[in-house]
Amino acid sequence: MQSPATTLQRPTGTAWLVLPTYNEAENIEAIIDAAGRVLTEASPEGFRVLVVDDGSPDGTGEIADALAADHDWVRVLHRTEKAGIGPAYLAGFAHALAEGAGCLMEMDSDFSHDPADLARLLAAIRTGADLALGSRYVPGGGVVNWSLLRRVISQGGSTYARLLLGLHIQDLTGGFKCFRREVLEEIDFAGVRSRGYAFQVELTYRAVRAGFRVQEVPIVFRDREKGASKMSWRITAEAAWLVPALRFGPAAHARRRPSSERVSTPT
Ligand SMILES: Nc1nc2c(ncn2[C@@H]2O[C@H](COP(=O)(O)OP(=O)(O)OP(=O)(O)O)[C@@H](O)[C@H]2O)c(=O)[nH]1
Ligand SMILES: [Mg+2]
Repeated sequence: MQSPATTLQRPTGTAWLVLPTYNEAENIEAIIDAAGRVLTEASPEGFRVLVVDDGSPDGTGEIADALAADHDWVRVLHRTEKAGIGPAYLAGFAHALAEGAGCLMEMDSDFSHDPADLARLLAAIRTGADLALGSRYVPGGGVVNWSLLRRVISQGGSTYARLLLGLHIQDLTGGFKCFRREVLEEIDFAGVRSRGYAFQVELTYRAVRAGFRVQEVPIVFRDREKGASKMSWRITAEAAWLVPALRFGPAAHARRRPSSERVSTPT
């Protein structure tokens, strides 16, 4: 007899990987290529890679267009100005949901996240998770090549958010995730206020509050080798004040779904 863990295999539907880009000309072709190879194996139900480019002056959007002309699984969403990673993801998610995505994935376009791990996030969704989080701070996970300051900010930020929000999730600020479509359908995008790190915290918090099952999958995060970081103190400061607002602000009192609705129905 098979164990329950091996018998539960929920279909994922078409997997959409959303790649936000701002000045990633040095990375974009290689990351799309690597993601395509992994998803060909890991998503037999089909996949798309959607680049969301905020008018990168270095030509990232044009490179992505050329790749989309060569591969029918590559799509590109062009936005006119740099508006932050949160709004870029929401635009990408809205597009993918409208196109019938079964699950939606977030990944940085700078190889800090290993595209091979997309397969492990999808496996977590197949075996019962509604939201799979690539986690640096669970056993087996980690960070390579980061300064002490970046480690302190990142881990401190996760601890701060975990305690304030009362969540049992170790890595709340990471941006390597896979959502079942039902999770994002439940979230009112117009009510999401954050743009930077707080965006990652906010979406996970909303998913937990809505009663979805969240699973952390250990990943090793590597500092980018090519291109420049867009991390800023403004993004960190936004997280510091928006996290308490999530807990205590007006959105904190939004309706929770009754428990009978909480677990998304296998399709
Ligand atoms: N579309 C869009 N993408 C963005 C924006 N800001 C950052 N990105 C992309 O989001 C991903 C993560 O951004 P990074 O610059 O790596 O930021 P980070 O991971 O916080 O910083 P580092 O770890 O130092 O690289 C990368 O693919 C960026 O190109 C933005 O305003 N719009
Ligand atoms: Mg990065």
